[in-house]
Amino acid sequence: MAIFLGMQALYYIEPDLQIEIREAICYFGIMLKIDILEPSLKIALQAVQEAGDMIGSNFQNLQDSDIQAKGKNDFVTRVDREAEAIIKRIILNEFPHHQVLGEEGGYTQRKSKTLWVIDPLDGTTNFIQGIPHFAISMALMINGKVVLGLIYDPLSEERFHAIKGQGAFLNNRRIAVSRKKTLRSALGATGFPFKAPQFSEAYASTFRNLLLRCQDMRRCGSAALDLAYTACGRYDFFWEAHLLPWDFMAGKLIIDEAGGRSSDFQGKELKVQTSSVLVANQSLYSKILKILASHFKQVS
Ligand code: 2AM
Ligand code: CA
Repeated sequence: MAIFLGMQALYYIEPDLQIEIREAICYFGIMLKIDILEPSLKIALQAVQEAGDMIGSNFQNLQDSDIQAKGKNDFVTRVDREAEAIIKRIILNEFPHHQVLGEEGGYTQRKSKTLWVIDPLDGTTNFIQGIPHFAISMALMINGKVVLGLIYDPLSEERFHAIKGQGAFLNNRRIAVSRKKTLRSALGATGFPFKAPQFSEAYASTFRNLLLRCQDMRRCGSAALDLAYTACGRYDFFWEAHLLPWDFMAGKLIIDEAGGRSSDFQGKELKVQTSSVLVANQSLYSKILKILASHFKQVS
């Protein structure tokens, strides 16, 4: 009874402290299944729901003045910015001591070992073009490790989520990566390095090499959805050479919790600074990593 009440009390403690307490409990050999990140997930779900409704109501309804160029081939819309503002407001209202890193606004000022990494609209080019394939991506990191990932497609209302150690889910049903063992039978997904011409040669030769060996390849324009789709077995692997943490951090945990493998093109763990991303099931991962590493020397 005392232990049960103690566990309930954990809900009211900040997530990073909860993790430390949980680790301490596990250290003493008492394995208690407690959903300590549930309050954070609840808030993240509220954030994607509100931002997703706003994104959905603006889809195929943009004015030219809503679109600005951030750089070459790089666009942002009023909707990306408004979605980020909604998500930040909801998180910081509930957890004012947390830090947020958003694609459009960068880091919030307050430093914290609890960091939310957000892409308010992944697949902006699709959104602008009226192509119904984009998502919101939210990851919660504590001390540099991702502990919660959520990817939400506001049009299909598909919601992929994972909490560290508790599995990966699509609309609350458990998901797993595919069981394909041979590259010959595998369907891959990728993204072009359209803003990184320095990778175009290595990318083109890798693409050719992989395409000749696998079943086929898709390029749909949302890295977050590519990762989510790989986590539930729709794709067998995904690779892209030039991403940023808000594109892949939530997807990394969802893949890992769905039983897959994730790393950069050199086999190193995905971190905030990483830009190349490979994810696949256990059988395909090493085969593809070997090919990527041979084409992309030193690309992390
Ligand atoms: P975005 O729509 O949020 O910009 C398409 O290949 C994928 O690359 C999308 O997930 C897209 O996310 C992402 N992307 C676009 N520009 C990028 C950039 N400069 N750096 C990293 N990822 C980018
Ligand atoms: Ca974005």
